[in-house]
Amino acid sequence: MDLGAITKYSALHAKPSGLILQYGTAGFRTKAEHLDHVMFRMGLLAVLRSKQTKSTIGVMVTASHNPEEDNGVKLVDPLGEMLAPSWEEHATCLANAEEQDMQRVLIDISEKEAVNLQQDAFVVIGRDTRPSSEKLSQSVIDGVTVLGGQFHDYGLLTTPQLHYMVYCRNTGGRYGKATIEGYYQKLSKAFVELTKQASCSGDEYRSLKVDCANGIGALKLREMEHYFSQGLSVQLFNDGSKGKLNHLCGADFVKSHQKPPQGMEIKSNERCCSFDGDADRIVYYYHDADGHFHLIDGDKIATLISSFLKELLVEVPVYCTKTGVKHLHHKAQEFDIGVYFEANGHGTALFSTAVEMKIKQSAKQLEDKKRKAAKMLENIIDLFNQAAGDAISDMLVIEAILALKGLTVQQWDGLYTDLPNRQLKVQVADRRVISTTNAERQAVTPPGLQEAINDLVKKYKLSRAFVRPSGTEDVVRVYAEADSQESADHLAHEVSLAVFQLAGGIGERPQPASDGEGTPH
Ligand code: G16
Repeated sequence: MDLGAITKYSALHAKPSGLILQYGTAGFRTKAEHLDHVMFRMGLLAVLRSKQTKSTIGVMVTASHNPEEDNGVKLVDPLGEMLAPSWEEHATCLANAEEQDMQRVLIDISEKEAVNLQQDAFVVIGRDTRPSSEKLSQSVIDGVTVLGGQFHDYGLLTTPQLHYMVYCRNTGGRYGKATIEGYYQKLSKAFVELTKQASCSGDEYRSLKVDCANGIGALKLREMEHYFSQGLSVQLFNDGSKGKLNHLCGADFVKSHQKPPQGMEIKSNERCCSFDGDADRIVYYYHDADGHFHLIDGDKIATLISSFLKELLVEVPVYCTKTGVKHLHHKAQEFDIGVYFEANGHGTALFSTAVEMKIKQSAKQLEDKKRKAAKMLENIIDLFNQAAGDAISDMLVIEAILALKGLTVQQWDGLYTDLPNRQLKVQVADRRVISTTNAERQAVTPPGLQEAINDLVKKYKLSRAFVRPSGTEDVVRVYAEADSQESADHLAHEVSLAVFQLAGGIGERPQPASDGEGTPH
């Protein structure tokens, strides 16, 4: 480690003194102008992680669903997973070290993790379309090179595409080719094979409107569309040519406001979907004949997928984890087949190597009918991005299943009925005063908050309410559901007031929800 060079280059990416940031649910996130030093340092950290694991590590520059002015960085571990929790702590220490402590922190991490500094290191980098992303990814590269790491800069990519690249590189190509064409070809081939077997291939099944949140999803879907156009035609909206990233559009907006994005015309019963800013989440929706909006969120996506895979699943146990796909991913890995989705549309399915091998064998050996089913499963496995939740891959999986089962969007929606619900954000001075337990369904602190929520919940029928600090924005999230939309809105508002009073609310007091929106979003 050339400590002199690190100190010299670090000064060119100086940390604003006193600035403290946490590696949150999915990496660092804050205003882009505060992130230069974090990016440089994450370049350094990625090199150490690569040396330690003797594998390629990924660095993605994105702030996903956050507003355009924000940015962030996520590190990707060898099998395409999110960074291991012990290294999240190292990331936080390194990001917050004052200039004069940098050398000591780097040496500490190397010693604690027994990093062989002579080992080669390789880092792959991707970025989203935010105006700040290009410069910030250059800071990552500076960090990688000053520690002697090799790198490949993929430039503009969706987050799940970078996860895919990392996974491919570390499995010697077994998972797929680590190029953008490799990704397009693998998914599209599986999709076209699947949809060929669908008996319903009318136009209704073949076209889909996609809101791309004015983000990277638009670019990548446009590049990819001709690979799968035989099975599906997509019409892109909010493609970044006019609007601002995630502004009044995208999966997060549609899910939390429960209304369609701006800039998309929807005819009744047309199938529509929204990606988020880095295309790792997807939600579906439609307008019924009476013009009512229906949201189909991650829960219903999971239901569609697991019911399709049911022939293979003897039983479908359900588990809850804390917010963050990194927790769900690990839970799903405990099973032969694990389907996980967050309600916000972030998720995928995982298949164990043993199951994959069994299916591959069955596709060759079994009698006709079973062979057909096994072949279908083989393609479905290829169509999922098993490294990470992926809006493009999930969209193709859903479209294939709908076509194969001959389901309309309304029939899918009818699998079960959601209780009316409302999500709100509350501003507090320090969101860490709220701590939770039981997969974030109960507040432990501040004292009295859970009791207040319990009392409010008792006032409404079929009701539940939860609060938790966000892992990506400086807010507290409130969720409420009840037997009617009016009750859900009231309950959410009352819980927001309790949070405001008991957890140190700042700014304006939460207002009641109006025109189907919460406050302040
Ligand atoms: C990230 C995680 C998601 C998680 C979300 C929660 O999403 O990857 O698994 O659901 O944060 O954010 P919050 O705690 O603010 O509700 P993304 O898409 O922003 O990377």
